[in-house]
Amino acid sequence: MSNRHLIVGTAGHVDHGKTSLIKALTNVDCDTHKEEKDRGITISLGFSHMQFPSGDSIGIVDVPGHKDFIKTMVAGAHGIDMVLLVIAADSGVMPQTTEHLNIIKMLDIKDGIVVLTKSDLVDEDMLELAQLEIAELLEGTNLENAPIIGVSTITGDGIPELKSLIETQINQVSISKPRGDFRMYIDRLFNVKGIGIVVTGSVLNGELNLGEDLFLLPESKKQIKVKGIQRHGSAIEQVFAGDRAALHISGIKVEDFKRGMILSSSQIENSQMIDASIRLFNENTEFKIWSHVIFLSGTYESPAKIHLIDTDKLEAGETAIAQIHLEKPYPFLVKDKFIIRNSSNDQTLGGGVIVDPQPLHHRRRTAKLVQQLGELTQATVYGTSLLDLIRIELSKTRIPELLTDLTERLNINQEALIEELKKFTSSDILNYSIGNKQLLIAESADRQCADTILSALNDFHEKNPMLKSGLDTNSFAGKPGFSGAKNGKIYLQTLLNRLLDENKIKKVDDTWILSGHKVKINAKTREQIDWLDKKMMHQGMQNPVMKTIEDSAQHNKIPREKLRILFQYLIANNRLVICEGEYIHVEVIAKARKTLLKGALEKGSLGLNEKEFRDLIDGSKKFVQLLVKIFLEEQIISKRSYYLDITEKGKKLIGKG
Ligand SMILES: Nc1nc2c(ncn2[C@@H]2O[C@H](COP(=O)(O)OP(=O)(O)OP(=O)(O)O)[C@@H](O)[C@H]2O)c(=O)[nH]1
Ligand SMILES: [Mg+2]
Repeated sequence: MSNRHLIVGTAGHVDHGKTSLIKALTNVDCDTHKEEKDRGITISLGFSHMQFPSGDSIGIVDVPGHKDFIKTMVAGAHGIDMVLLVIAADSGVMPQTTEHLNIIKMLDIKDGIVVLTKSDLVDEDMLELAQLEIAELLEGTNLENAPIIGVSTITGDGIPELKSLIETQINQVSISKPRGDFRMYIDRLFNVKGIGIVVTGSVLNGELNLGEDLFLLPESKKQIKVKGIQRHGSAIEQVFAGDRAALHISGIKVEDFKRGMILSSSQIENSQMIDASIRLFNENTEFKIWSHVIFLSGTYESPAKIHLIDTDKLEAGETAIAQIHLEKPYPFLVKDKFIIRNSSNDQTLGGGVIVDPQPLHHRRRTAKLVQQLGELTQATVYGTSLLDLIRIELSKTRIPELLTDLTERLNINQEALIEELKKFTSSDILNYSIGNKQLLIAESADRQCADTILSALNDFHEKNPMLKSGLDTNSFAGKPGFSGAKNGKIYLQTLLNRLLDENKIKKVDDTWILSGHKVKINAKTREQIDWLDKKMMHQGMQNPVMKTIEDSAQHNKIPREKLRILFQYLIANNRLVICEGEYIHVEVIAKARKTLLKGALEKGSLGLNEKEFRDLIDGSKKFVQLLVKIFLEEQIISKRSYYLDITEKGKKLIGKG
């Protein structure tokens, strides 16, 4: 038998026809108690199940709509996967319609059907009006796209359609029931004569096999034997999260049970405080730093004090992080949902999800605490994995982080994270291994950094079209993503190497260029290059010459910027040397070098003083200084005061002319 492990629950205002609807669908009257019969309202939870032609069956929980029984409704709604939001067509949206809807939302029940009951009491126009009202109610909620169906339990209109709609819908329910250990709230207890104790509940987590032992929490440490399991009235061997289950248990007396108890396959430590993400939906409420409330989760109920952590005030529609002090300790787990009511227990205010069931006592609300809890909340409420935590962390910085730094900062297990990273196939986090270090960066940030490099090169090539070289590594170091980042330098090097591997960039003369970069020189530019080349070659042994060249360029209609580019081109092509900011043509230098060596040879002493050298080349004083500097760098001369000695290296050049 195939089974969907799934529970459907009702919700809606008193008297709107929830119980009648379940009767019409399943033939079970959930109002079994005398008081319910007498008053014509539901007081305690009702249970049934639906069998589909496919063989699938699902559990059904019927809740009371009366405002006095909200906590019973919360207990029933806890553990359901899909809601039938019941609204009577003749009266429309009423207070508990909205209140129940808010509760459903807080319990994170995402799927549902809106059932417009009592369709026999209204005409087409009224039905349409009710539908409009409902659309407005559901706007922006989980149920925004839920189907709406009109039915009458009196005439039977719409009931078969609703049955098949439920069957279709349950196949679309996205169940994300936590696995892990078995847990079940006890919603009913029977002491069956001749058998013993039978309890029922909605299985919240995990699975249970016949014969296994359970703990009755929070108080009893005793182990309980599971002697029988039933689901929808049939004896079975195993139940799963999402099942309604009846368990025949032994090892415990009726007196040991209290409302709110839970059966669990493991001992769970009691929480006295919890850290939680909370949200208010009641328009008439505002929380200050401390608030007294009634805290409900499943069948558990306790007075509690809420201490806001990341804000001083919380209004309807807002979410905050809070530390909640529970009067009655309870075995909560992370991600458990809860509802909060005012302390006089006549209004539902909001609800939330537990992000840490065993927190430290936050006496002071430091910025660091707010940040840590914010991250924890993000990971708990919106995701589950360590990777999500990492993702959030990386998205904050946009720069690479060492895995070791991250795990330390987020207080997560390094090995566990490495395992997660290995399993990880989609690529929104990049993991660079550099030596024995691992550097993590968000893929989007990595892409941005790569773009920074590529567009810097592109800009450079555009400005310097005649240069075959590009930018050196250091010129990227100050750019966003690399500068200020502790690991910016090694990341930059790694990224450059990756771009090289990907053939996006190349190396030329110790600089990086775009792969497609080609020097572009048109005829006119070629002419200008030749002009400048000659001009510099023929400027003789005079310097500085910049002013003359600039005037001459202006005369030839070469703009200043173009002149700069021409100079760069000649330098890059080894036609000019730049010394102390002055440009000198290599042929001028060659000529001077030759003169120097020849002069020294002729003098016989293999040396000259600066004055002699200056006379020989007939150059300006400044120019001689520059040349001496260049020749010293070439190591063809050494200098003793004003005397220039030809070095061994220089002597070798003499012979070669
Ligand atoms: N005309 C008409 N009456 C209906 C229909 N469904 C329910 N009723 C009547 O509405 C009244 C309330 O029905 P219930 O099913 O008890 O309503 P409920 O939503 O379960 O009420 P609570 O559980 O107390 O919140 C009963 O008198 C039903 O006979 C319907 O489709 N048409
Ligand atoms: Mg009812």
